[in-house]
Amino acid sequence: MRDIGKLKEEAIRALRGAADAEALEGVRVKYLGRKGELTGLLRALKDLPVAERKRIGPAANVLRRELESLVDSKKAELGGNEGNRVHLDVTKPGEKLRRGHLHPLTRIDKDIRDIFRSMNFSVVEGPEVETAYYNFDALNIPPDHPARDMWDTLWLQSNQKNSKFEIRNSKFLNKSQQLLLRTHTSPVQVRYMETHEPPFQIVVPGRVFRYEATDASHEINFYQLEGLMVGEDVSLANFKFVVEEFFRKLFGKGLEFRFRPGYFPFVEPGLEVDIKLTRDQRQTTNDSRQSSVVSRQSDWLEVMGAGMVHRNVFDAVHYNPDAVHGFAFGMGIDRLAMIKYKVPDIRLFYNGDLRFIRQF
Ligand code: FA5
Repeated sequence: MRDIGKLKEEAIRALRGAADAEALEGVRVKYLGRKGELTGLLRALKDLPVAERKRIGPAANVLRRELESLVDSKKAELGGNEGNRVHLDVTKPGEKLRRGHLHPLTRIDKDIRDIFRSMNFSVVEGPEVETAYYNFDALNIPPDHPARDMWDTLWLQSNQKNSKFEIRNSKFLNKSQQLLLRTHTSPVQVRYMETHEPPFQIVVPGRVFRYEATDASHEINFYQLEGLMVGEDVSLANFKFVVEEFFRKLFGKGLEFRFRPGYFPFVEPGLEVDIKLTRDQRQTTNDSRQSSVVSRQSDWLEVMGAGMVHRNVFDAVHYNPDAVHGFAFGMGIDRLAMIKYKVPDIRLFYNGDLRFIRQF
């Protein structure tokens, strides 16, 4: 049997001299490995006479622990745990990082904001959870008015005790205070006018919700852009200029427009605006057999509702309807994106399919 004193001396010298992790591992295996020298010595103890075993056994175990801790500290000294070591190969060719990009709806939203800012409009936002008052009443749509059917509404109702909705939505409270997911961006007209004096011109981009069946041109969650310009001499002629200028900037020159009478309770007169699709746009949109908006017999596409702000709306915000005039409009941003990016089905924007998103 090897002399334990010599073994210790030799092992410690070898450990201290290990120049790198590989050498250290070699030394560890040589002494502490399964077939290592110290391991072998410990294994041979059982064949020794009792007196010898009692003398060498404890010393050998102490040495094993000492060597193990020396191995650990040497490992740390040489650069720590192998797993944490960073192998940096500066000659390796770089890996190209895949860059993300904006969703088409985000892109068109940015473009639209920029265009209106360039025309001196301010961009304003409002809450997605609204009261019936702002979504309907203040917009000249009283309770039980049939026009409420035009906006199939998602009402908010709480099942949870003590939630703030419970108190506000209680059936004992006025119906106007009932909460809902806004069905259009028009309530922000009222909110803005309550806190500002004319003249002003704003646009309000935002998310709106409707409880209706989805198809190629209808989603239950979509985006609108509201516009509102109020002042002493604001007329439909101003509206026509702003809207035509906006569409030219978004889609390019050479567009044809059509202004038709339309009904919205909060404007008088009310109108709807159509754009004549180019051959290119018609080509794409005709492919979508289900789309009621973009695949149509005619060349004209309805893009927004609009009109002169109704005097009852001015009354609701305590403006003098005889002293100020204004136009308002509301357009569906998703549908504009469908034309701009030639997307045949609105649901593609929301289904999270990367094959669709990566095309932009
Ligand atoms: C309104 O929501 C009015 N607030 C617009 C308005 C504002 C009129 C100011 C007058 C003055 P309408 O329900 O038509 O109107 O919706 C406006 C636009 O939103 C539509 O032209 C269409 O482009 C888009 N839209 C409506 N429903 C959906 C839907 N389910 N999915 C996607 N887009 C829709």
